[in-house]
Amino acid sequence: MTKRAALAAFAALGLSVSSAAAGPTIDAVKKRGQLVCGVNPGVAGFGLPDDKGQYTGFDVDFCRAIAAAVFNDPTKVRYVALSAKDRFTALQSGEIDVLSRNTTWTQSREVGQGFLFGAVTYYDGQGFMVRKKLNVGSALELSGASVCVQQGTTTELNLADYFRSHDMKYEPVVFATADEGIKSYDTGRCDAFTSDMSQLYAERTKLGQPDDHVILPEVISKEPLGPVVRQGDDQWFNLVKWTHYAMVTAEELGVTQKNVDDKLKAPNPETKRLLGTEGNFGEGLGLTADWAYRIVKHVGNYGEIFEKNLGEGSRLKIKRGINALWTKNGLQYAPPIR
Ligand SMILES: N[C@@H](CCC(=O)N[C@@H](CS)C(=O)NCC(=O)O)C(=O)O
Repeated sequence: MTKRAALAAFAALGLSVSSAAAGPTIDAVKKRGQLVCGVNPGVAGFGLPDDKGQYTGFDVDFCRAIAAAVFNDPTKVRYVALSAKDRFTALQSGEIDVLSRNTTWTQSREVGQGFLFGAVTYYDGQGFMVRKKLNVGSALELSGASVCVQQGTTTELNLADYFRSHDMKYEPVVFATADEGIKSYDTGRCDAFTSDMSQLYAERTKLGQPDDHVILPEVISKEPLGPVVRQGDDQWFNLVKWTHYAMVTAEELGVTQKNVDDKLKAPNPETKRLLGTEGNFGEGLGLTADWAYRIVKHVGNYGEIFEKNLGEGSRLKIKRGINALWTKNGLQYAPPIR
């Protein structure tokens, strides 16, 4: 039978093609009874274990959202803490199902390394932090500075580009972990510390005297951060991607962790499709019709997760900025569920 004839036969039986072919990753996750999620070993707001080893953070909540969609239980996750350098081998080798660790979407990480980025969960950009007493108001005044930077990151590459394109000299001081880098900066080993802006706010809280340091205004790069999967499993890729879009859609429709049960009775057709009271948009993902209801019920909508981990409800107090919804002059925009 040709592929087209097979598809026609499926259609005649009322079956969708996606429900006929279960993806290998979702099968493995279900069989294991647990999602294995690669996360940050220690950046507050994104991924950080407490003294009991319990992970919290924006990227961690993304893992919890997938587990909620699959198992109706956000705790069914095993976290694997990964350094910047080791994160891609862990994904490539199958050690983790998904990487949710402040990772920048770049062309070569997809095309060259065989990965796919599900969505942009956080639009970031790279910046610099310096001591106030250095009296520097702009990154353009950093010529000749020593700069602490982490190995295996886009940060390292952008730093080189920035100084080269402005014809400025610098001395990179390269570290394997953020902890080593920030400690060295704190002891005065480098004049500046560079990373994604959001992480600068997080790392500043680790300094002896956080108020003695400023974050310079320049944003020197685009760092679209998001979850990463291996190429070759479209269903899993879709599940990861639509987990994010379900949370953004929930925010857009005013569906929150608190009101989600009431919203099950809402007449709005978009809300009905999101929560599975109309249609079955979970099926093609290998999930039940209430997949998005489970995400919001257990973890929350995009705005709630942002505020809790990074915004007003957190120590970081990061503004939504370009991560606001598109209806509020931001970039967060979800394609329709229909
Ligand atoms: N978004 C950049 C940088 C990501 C990154 O690893 N940033 C460092 C700088 S704060 C980090 O999270 N380190 C955590 C750690 O080593 O504990 C990338 O994807 O390369």
